[in-house]
Amino acid sequence: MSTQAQTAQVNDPVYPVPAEFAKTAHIDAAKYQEMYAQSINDSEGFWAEQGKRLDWIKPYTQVKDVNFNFGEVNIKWFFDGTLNVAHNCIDRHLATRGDQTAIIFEPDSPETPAQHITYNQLHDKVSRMANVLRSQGVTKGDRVIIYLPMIPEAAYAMLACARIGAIHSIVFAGFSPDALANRINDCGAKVVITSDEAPRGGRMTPLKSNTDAALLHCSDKVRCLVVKHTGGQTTWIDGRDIDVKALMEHASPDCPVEEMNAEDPLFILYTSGSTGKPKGVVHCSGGYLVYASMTQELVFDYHEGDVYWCTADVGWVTGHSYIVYGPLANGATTLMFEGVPTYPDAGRFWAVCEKHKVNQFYTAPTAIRSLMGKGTEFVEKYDLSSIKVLGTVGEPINPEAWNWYNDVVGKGKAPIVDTWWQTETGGHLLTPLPGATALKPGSATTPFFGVKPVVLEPTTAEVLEGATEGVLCIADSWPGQMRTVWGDHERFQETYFQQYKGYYFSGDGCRRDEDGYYWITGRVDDVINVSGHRMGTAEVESALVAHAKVAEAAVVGYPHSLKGQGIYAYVTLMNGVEPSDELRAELEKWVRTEIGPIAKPDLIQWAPNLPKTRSGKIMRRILRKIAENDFGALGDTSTLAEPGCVDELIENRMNRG
Ligand code: 6R9
Repeated sequence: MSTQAQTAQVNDPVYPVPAEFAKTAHIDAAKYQEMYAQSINDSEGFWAEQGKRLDWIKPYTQVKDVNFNFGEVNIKWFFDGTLNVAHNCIDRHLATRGDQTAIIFEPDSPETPAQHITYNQLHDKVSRMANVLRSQGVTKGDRVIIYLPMIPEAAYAMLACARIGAIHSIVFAGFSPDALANRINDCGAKVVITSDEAPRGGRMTPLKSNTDAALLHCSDKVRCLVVKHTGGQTTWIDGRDIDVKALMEHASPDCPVEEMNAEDPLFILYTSGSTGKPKGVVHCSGGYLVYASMTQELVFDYHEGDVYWCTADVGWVTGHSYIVYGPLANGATTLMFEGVPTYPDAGRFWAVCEKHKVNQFYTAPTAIRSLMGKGTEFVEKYDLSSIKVLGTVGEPINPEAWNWYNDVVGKGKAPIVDTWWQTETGGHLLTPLPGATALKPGSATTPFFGVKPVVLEPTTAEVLEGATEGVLCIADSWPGQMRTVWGDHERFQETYFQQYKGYYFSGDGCRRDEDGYYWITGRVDDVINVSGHRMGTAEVESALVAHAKVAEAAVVGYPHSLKGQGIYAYVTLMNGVEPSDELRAELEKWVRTEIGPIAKPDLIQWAPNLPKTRSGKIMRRILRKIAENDFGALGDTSTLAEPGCVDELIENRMNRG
């Protein structure tokens, strides 16, 4: 990365805000300028006002207490106020919109009827589930693991925890029993909520038997609440396993909310870092909800009566902020989809948009790229005239996919909001506002209110001005920021505040052009982004070396036409073990079961020797280049212990595209 200005391509096309759109938008260009300036010049005053979008039990008088200095990192917002998140997402809407649909549930199979769950019904279900949790001894501050498919019960479970002050931690239903057990143990959960099975694309994932396998490695005090969703047969351990729907039927629909401090944790979400063990990212009640609700309303220009659909899974942060908490805090109608974009065919997303007259549609570039490959006829069959705003998240969107999304899906009329943010940030940090921001395909454009991005020179940490390229840091806090790593505040500080003193370090590289637009260039650490799912290379490596025939493994990302990045693994086998295609398949399967299907290596190269420095550090820079099929300029190899191994790796490289 150079500090020389690598400015925007002169011919970057710019898409102005459609004039008609700006007229009715919450925020137009002038309002953005005015509010952004205020949010930076008078941060406390700005957020004191914005915090009022929530109902507080005891209103805050203190807005912000922030210290980004390594060793003293402390982040607090609205910290003498008390509230309840479930009250804000449900109860406060009942008087005005009790009979309005809160959640539209679209099941995996298009043959199964959709469900429309009103705010009144949501209140009933969540209160009953909260009482079931209370009856199992769950109280304020206890941890509850949620391992569920994309069904309404996942939202009920999240909100039931919030109602009684329990801290939920969702484990993506695609994760393996091992990954589940590690998370149960790391946060010391009292209860796991799962279902018999998870149907996706017509296939079943056996969630309950995965949970049974995980619980073998956990305290025998952990209770297992089972949502009988498909009715599939499961083993049952009396005393430990509980039929949650049956208990909900008999539970009281009245459950008073717990009064929570703004800084009491709402949830923990595990995410990959550059070292092996996933980090438990902690988000708290007050600031997180202010930020999720404000961004959901303004970034998607959500208006009363709109139907909003975010296709993410609740197992990722996007599902937390933009399927459940943000939209429901705003009294919106939010769609939850159990299935996949290509089942029963590649038109499913658009069929669902037509069926439910979706107004805002939010998905990932990887989904767009895979649907783009299937042809426009799958889109053109459907009436998409309800769509007003399109969104993307998870990775940079290539201009080709942007254009397809814009032309074929949005018919050139729906602004695309390319939202850059992270599990750690709780909500959007860099994003267009559809009524305010001219768009450049591939750029996440400009900062949201209160966000102060800075670009630093990666090695000297010098602040770079104007059009430039470097690492992306944030100079001040915003209410949605994570507060700590569960049980490890040291690790929180080391990961985000040590390398660039006084700043939050995002881990991403970026370019800023002459118009002040930001272009994310990807992770600068050892994190890869596969189909929008973030994964530490170290996690995949430790899974591989756990196999009896593997001596060593190094994993890097490489450009993949559908997934954004693919997983490329270099594997050194134990002495005497012969490489074979069978072994390759066995290792793929092994990683699937150790971590989950999304971590399966796309390419495995046998590497009798890995390029290492004399101190034994694998030189990933070189491995990345070979995986990218770009080995012309490998850079300095003089510190390698055995430079000869590089030629051999190049000769046997797996990506020749
Ligand atoms: C919300 C989410 C975070 C990482 C982030 C960056 C990449 C997310 C992006 C994007 C370019 C965008 N990322 N959105 N890159 N443009 N619009 O994805 O959270 O799973 O924690 O991943 O994803 O590299 O650092 P998370």
